[in-house]
Amino acid sequence: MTGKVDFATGQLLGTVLAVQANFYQVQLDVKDTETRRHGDTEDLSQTLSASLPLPISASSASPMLLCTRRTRLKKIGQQVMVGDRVVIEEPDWAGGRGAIADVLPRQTQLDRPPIANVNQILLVFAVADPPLEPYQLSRFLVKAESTDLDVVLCLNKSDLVSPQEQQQISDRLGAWGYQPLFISVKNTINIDQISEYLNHKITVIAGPSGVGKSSLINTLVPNVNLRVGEVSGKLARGRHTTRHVELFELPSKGLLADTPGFNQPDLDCTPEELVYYFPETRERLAVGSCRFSDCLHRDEPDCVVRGDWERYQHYLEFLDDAIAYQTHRHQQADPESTLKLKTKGKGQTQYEPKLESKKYRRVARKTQLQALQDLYQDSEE
Ligand SMILES: Nc1nc2c(ncn2[C@@H]2O[C@H](COP(=O)(O)OP(=O)(O)OP(=O)(O)O)[C@@H](O)[C@H]2O)c(=O)[nH]1
Ligand SMILES: [Mg+2]
Ligand SMILES: [Zn+2]
Repeated sequence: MTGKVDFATGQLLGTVLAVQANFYQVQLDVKDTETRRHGDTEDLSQTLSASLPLPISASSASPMLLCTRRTRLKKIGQQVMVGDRVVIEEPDWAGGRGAIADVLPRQTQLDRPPIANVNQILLVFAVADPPLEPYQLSRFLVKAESTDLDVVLCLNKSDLVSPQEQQQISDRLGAWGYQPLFISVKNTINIDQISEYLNHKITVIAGPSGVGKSSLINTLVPNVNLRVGEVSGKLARGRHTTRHVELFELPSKGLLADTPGFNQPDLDCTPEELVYYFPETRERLAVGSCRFSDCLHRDEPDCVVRGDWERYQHYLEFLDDAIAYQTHRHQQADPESTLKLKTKGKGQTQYEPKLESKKYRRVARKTQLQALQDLYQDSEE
């Protein structure tokens, strides 16, 4: 058994599922013939585990190699992220080892969590326990929209509210431009529907702490056994049950990443961009335009955005944040020294603050997994 070789280039290709210190867990593309021959994934997985001493994850049908990164990549500063498509050299099938020789161009890149080639965000909130906070949901939605990725909204713990309450929530979010999928991990409601959204895609789960993200992944990915915690309110800060970034293989062939819950995502878009992250305003701007091309939709005359739509107050509050963020960026004396250019999805670039050097020193004494955890905590309030 080997991985699938790309016939055009003769290269062995795979996807990075997890990064730990200087090691990369790479799932190799499986040969089409093998997948066909064995039909369902269970068979293939058993065949592989029987014939190979490879570290095959419990639910996975694909061979995994634990890889290092070629010195050449280090020298040119080429980072390897979870989600990266990589070229593997010198596979040692018996030892389950290999070396990453190259990283293919990324389709998309998320910075928090750091994952490449994500197709969509599965935003998970709970209808109760913790209670559904409209402002917080709105903030997560805007943050998710700002990535340019597709956003799927699902509301968990539907077992805790009545059908009437569900309908009210559904009507309200419908006016925001979203059709939430109500699920219950506990009572296995609409879990199949979620699976369908995830087929053959890389999806990142996001949402506040305690809404059931890890529980959902445990249901979708057999044998994964993620830690599930109790809802701990304010104490949740710094005590996340989910700690590092890893992609899990779904039986349907999609990949899914868990993220630790955080309660207030940073809004780091520009004031001008913000308005496009609301479906309600996209609709208004599609059929009309404001008198001023640089309208921020506050008190300017002849504005088509200002009006009595529910989330207009949210827009104004997020706008203040975006303006504060922009002012902060402009105040930096030398942009090159404190900001770094980030490539966002779809080829956009923007400056983002570098981590302070103090942070780097602190990180050096910790494991990288802890460092990742610090990043998530930075985004809390
Ligand atoms: N009633 C009910 N409880 C649920 C459901 N799904 C999960 N829970 C409970 O919600 C609590 C939190 O679940 P987790 O899966 O740890 O939540 P999380 O979103 O991963 O939380 P963080 O990792 O802290 O971000 C646990 O006690 C679960 O048992 C559900 O559908 N209904
Ligand atoms: Mg979790
Ligand atoms: Zn306007």
